[in-house]
Amino acid sequence: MSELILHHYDLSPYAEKIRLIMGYKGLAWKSVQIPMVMPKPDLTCLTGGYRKTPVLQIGADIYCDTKTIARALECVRPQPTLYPQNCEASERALSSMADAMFLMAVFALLGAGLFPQEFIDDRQKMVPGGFDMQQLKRAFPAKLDQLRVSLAALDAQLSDGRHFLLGEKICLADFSIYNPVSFLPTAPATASLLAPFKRLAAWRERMTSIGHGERTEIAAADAIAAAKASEPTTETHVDPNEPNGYKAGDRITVMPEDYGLDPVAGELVYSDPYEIAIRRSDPRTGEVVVHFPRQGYLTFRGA
Ligand SMILES: N[C@@H](CCC(=O)N[C@@H](CS)C(=O)NCC(=O)O)C(=O)O
Repeated sequence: MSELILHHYDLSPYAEKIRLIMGYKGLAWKSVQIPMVMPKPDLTCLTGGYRKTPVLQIGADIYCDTKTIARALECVRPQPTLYPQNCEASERALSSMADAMFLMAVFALLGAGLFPQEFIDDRQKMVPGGFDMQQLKRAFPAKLDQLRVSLAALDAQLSDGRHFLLGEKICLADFSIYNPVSFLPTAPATASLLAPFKRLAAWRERMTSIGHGERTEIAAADAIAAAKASEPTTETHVDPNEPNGYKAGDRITVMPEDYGLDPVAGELVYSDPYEIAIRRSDPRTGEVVVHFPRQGYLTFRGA
């Protein structure tokens, strides 16, 4: 099998979720550092326009979004699992809560004036119409209150002495919630939020101790060369129950629905209730298949 290549930057909490999954599954992986702001030409030539962090590359298969990356890593190394039986719906609910917490934390930190102007200008462009910095400053105390509700609920969930959020077995929800909880103590504006929640703070320590697996840095050019030298391995399979009647080979556009609304167009190769994958090509990478989750994404026919 081709190497696992993670396109990411160290400060990305979503990337941290995946680095920790690498550690949990005992995986060796290659690391390509990408810029924190646009442009990211060495990433978007692989994804077709998707700019968020992280992205996983396995040869000429490109996995966008941590939901799809987690599924891909589960295929590569099924044990230990991220999806213990009968946790599927609860895992999704907690992972959606993690996404909401991430946004609360980012808005709190923006409101606290922690980010440099170049970063704010870039993130403004990810949201249609941008965001109002004055309003964020006013909302800062409320964002801390909102975050605290989630922290209190998560701490209470651990009150029976369980080791992980859904019981004794770790699952993807633990890695998803780790994303926003991991960086709270490191930012001055949110540093004191977690400390009163002792069970959650201890869970965070347990999660941190998992580590990142075996990481080796490579250059972006090496990752692009690896894509060019490989063929996508995704087999053609389109869900016979596709609600919109999509068929293999249809021209489909996929884009996130929340922020960073960059559309990616290609020919449909694979779909199931959780995932959709399209084939596209770029002079630098050759033919690639780009995978997206269905949850939180729009798909439509045409380019
Ligand atoms: N739903 C996405 C969200 C990823 C996300 O928002 N990542 C942040 C960084 S932590 C991002 O992309 N920021 C803009 C960027 O890096 O260009 C996922 O699960 O991967």
